[in-house]
Formats: sequence, C-alpha cells, structure tokens
Amino acid sequence: MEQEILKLQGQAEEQLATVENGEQLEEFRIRFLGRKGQFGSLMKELANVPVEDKPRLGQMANKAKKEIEGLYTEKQQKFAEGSTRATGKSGQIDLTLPGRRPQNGKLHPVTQIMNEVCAIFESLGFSVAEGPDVEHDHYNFEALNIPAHHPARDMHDTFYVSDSILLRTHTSPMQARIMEKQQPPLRVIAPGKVYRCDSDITHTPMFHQVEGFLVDKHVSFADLKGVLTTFTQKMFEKDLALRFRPSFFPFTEPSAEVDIACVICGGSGCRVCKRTGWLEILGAGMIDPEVFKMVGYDPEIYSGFAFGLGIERIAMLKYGIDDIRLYYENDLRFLSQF
Ligand code: 2NL
Repeated sequence: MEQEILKLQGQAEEQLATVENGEQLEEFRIRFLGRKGQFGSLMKELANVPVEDKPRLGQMANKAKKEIEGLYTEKQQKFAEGSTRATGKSGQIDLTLPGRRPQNGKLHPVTQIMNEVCAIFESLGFSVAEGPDVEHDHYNFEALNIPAHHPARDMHDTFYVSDSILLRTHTSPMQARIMEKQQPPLRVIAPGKVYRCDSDITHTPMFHQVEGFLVDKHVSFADLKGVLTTFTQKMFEKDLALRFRPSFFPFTEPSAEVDIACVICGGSGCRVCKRTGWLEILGAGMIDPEVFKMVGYDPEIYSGFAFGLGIERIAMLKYGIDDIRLYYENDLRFLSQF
C-alpha cells in the first residue's frame, strides 16, 4: 500500500509537469483529484488495510494528495495570470472589438510648407541648394555687405561657436557660397534652418527660411515682381493683391518688404492683419553691387534680385496659427491637423 501511494504521487507529479494549458489541467484534475479520480480510489482502498496500519497509511495518503493539490493550484494560477494578460479581465477574447490600426505618420507642417515653397520655385526654373548650419562669419556677414559693428551682428541675436564661427542667422550665406563658385546666369533657392537668440510668441531660437536669388544680364525689378507675384498666388491659391513697401537690407538696393492682401479678411481689416488689410510675407530687393564685387561678378554686366521668407510665418498665415511655439511642442493634437 505504501508503495502504491508513492507511485501514484510520482505519476501525478510527472503528468502535471507535462500539462501545458487549461484544458489539459482540467483533464488532470478529473483523472487524479476528481470524485472518481485515482486519489479517490486510493482512499477507498484504505478501508481494506489492517486497523493498526490505518492511521499511518491514511496520513501518508492525505499528505500525498495535499501536495498534488498544491501543485495543481500553482499551475492553475499561472495559466490564469497568462490569460488575463493576453485577453483582459474576463480571461476571454472579445472578437467583436475593432482591430488596432497603426497610426500613419506625416510630415511636420513646417516641412510641408518648405516642400511646397521649393516645388513652386522649382517649377519656375530655380534649383535647390543646401548648406551648413554652422557658418563662418565671412559668409554670414562680410560677403553680404554686413560689416563689423553692424547691429545685425549683435551678440544678442547671433549664437557664436567661436570668434569667427557661428550658427547662421539667415540662409543668405549659401547664396554667397554659390555665387563665389558659379558664374551667371543663376537661379537658386536655399531652404534651411536658421538661428537667432530670441524667444516669444512670434520668435523661436531656431526657425526656417527659404531664400532665393536670380542673376543674369538685364534683370530688373519687374522680374522680381513677376516671380514673387507668381509665387504668392500659387502658395495661397488665390488671385492675391501684392504690395511692395520700400525698406532696407544691407545686401540689396533698392529693397522692399512684400505684403499680400490679408488671407483672412481679404483686405477689409481684421485681428490677424491688425486692421491694415495687409500681411507682410517676405523681404526682397535688387542685389547690391557691393555684394557682386565681393564674389567677383562685374556689376556693370550683371544684375539680379534676391528674396527671403520665413517658413513658420507663411504656415501661420496660411493656417491661422497665432503662436509660433506650437510648432516645436511636439503635441500631436496640434501637429496632426495639417
Ligand atoms: C527677409 C529678407 C532677404 C535677401 C534676403 C540676399 C542674398 C544675397 C544677396 C542679396 Cl546672397 N540678398 N537675400 C535679400 C533680401 C531680403 O530676406 O525678411 N527674410 C526673412
């Protein structure tokens, strides 16, 4: 009898070790622990052993059964945990739930506008050139007719890496690099990041610009007007009125700030255009002969125009965004609207 108890315990342990799922565990329970199971039969047999052996054998059989029940419970808990993790609290899979769709990524609104601006100028025959964000002050300032002690060089605006190396404050250095290496005729735009030490609702320390220039013989202000009119009309998808206001840049002469009729109110005056009916969207002008001299072009033979625009600002006007910092908070509730 003793042997039988030990054998049954051994068998049960061995079987339980091979159980891999809830169904097999239930089969095991019925076979060994159920009312008509093997431990049940063992207990019945105990009725037939001699009276003096009963307490000892009875204790032994009970102990064996308890041990197996303990192992069974352990296994049961393990399966329950696994199924809860896989299917939720009920332990059952709800086949009526909708599937999980992976979220589609998309381009940042600034990148979208940048691509749009580049595509429009490419359609007008401009090529696209990119250059370094960390620049020599020669290309950022000197080559653009911005001498030492010019206010634009103020430490408060420019991030310096060393005495003569800085983070470019505009995309014009790329244009100077190109003019230095290539001969006219040239039609080029330079998109990219620029950096200024400035931060409020209309300024971030890093922002994006696209600059462009065209150099050839007999280029006039009329060509500048034609190109910029075509650009703004394609960009804002309307027959927009354009206004050129006299202005000053160190690298162009004459210079102009270019406004478009307010895309919100159509020119009648609103909060966005501050009741003026106009929105400033870019700066432009005829390239200063001094700049041509510095890159080795003869200003008696060549003339050209240049312009620069802020991408964040274009997107703000196009979409009615009132705080530039929203672009860089990485909040998907904002970014996924574009
Ligand atoms: C603005 C104004 C401007 C230019 C950029 C330029 C470049 C060279 C020569 C002459 Cl190499 N000009 N660029 C000219 C006029 C205006 O930008 O408000 N930008 C956001």
